[in-house]
Parts: sequence; structure tokens; C-alpha cells
Amino acid sequence: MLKNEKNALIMVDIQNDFCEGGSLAVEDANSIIPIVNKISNKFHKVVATQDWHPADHMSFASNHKGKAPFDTIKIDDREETVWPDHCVQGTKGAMLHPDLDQKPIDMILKVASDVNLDSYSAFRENDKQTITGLDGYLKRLDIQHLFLVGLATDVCVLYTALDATELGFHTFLIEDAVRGIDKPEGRVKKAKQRMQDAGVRFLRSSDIK
Ligand code: VGL
Ligand code: ZN
Repeated sequence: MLKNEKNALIMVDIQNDFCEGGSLAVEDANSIIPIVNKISNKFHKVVATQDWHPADHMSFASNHKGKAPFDTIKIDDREETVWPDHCVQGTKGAMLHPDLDQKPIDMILKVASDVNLDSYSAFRENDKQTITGLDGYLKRLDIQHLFLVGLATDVCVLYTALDATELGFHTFLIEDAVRGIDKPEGRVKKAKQRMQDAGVRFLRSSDIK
């Protein structure tokens, strides 16, 4: 990868609550951190996202009577999963993992802070209308190639990748630098298929030179 190529790395939600010991820990999540650290200085721009919920957020099972984590609820016409409380604004769980090298990061984007709306994609909230501004940031910088790493493969990485291709970016998933929640089992496999069908290309961190 050449620094002068118009590429960007998007680090999706590498936060304490998605890592070992966190409230929504993704299996084996910590093992991506040294991989991300090894490649993150090879890109023209680096964006890190942070899931950033108010404590009364609608995506928490605890805010829905009778619901348990990983149940679904109906929002408008959408079925959405409810989760354990996670990434509450200002808490340790919401911080980027301390082992993640933050020096190469150019911009940190906090998402999903509207109490009534979740946001799996870094580009667009789940209503598919409310934008985050990331598309404008990247396009004004003339970025054309996006490389994705982070958590979780079957949630925020998936929806970020799908929106990225739809918005016209050449999109690459760095397969050894993502991990998924996979609850119910099979979601990661399905997510990878959806990404592939959308034109996302898969590569490995060792391909980033
Ligand atoms: C995520 C579930 C809930 C993610 C965020 O970052 O993939 N998953 N909120
Ligand atoms: Zn969340």
C-alpha cells in the first residue's frame, strides 16, 4: 500500500466492551489488535469508530421490559437485536482498547448516540437516512479505496462494508483483522456472503505492504 494512493483504513469499534472482559465481548477480539497495529501506519488516512450510546439507549435489552440480550424488537418496520448494555458514553467500556495504537488515527467518529436509533454502519444510522458525515469526509479527501478491520464482523463491520460499496468505494475486508459475535451461530458466515455479493473484496493483513 502506498501512502500516496487514495486509501483509508476504517477501524470499527475496537473498544473495551467488545474485547476480552467487556460486556459484549467478541470471541478472540483481542487477537486483532496487534494485527491492526502492524498495518495502521500504511494508509493515507485512518478513521476509528466508537460505538457511543447513552445509558438509556434503545438497543439495550435492559431498556425493554421482558427482553433479554440477543432477543429482537420491532422498530418501525425493522427487526433489531437488543444487546447487553455496552459502550455507554464516557465509560471505560466505550474507550478504544488501550493496546490499540492510536498514533496513526486521523479521525475518531462516535456513532449511535441518538437514544432512539441504533447505527451499525459508520456511514448511515439504521433508519438508512440519517448520515454520519463519514462519506463526505472521505470523498472530500478523494479517498477511493477503503480497508476495514475491527468488530464485529456480523454487525458494524458488515453494515459499514455494505454502505461503503453502495457509496462507490472500492471496499476491502482484512479478514484476519475482524472478529464476529456470531449469535445466533451462522451470522458471520452469512455476513461474509452478503459482503462478497455486494462486491467487497477479501484480503489478509500480510497483503498490505
Ligand atoms: C456492535 C452490536 C451492538 C458492533 C455495536 O460494533 O458490531 N454490535 N453495537
Ligand atoms: Zn452498540
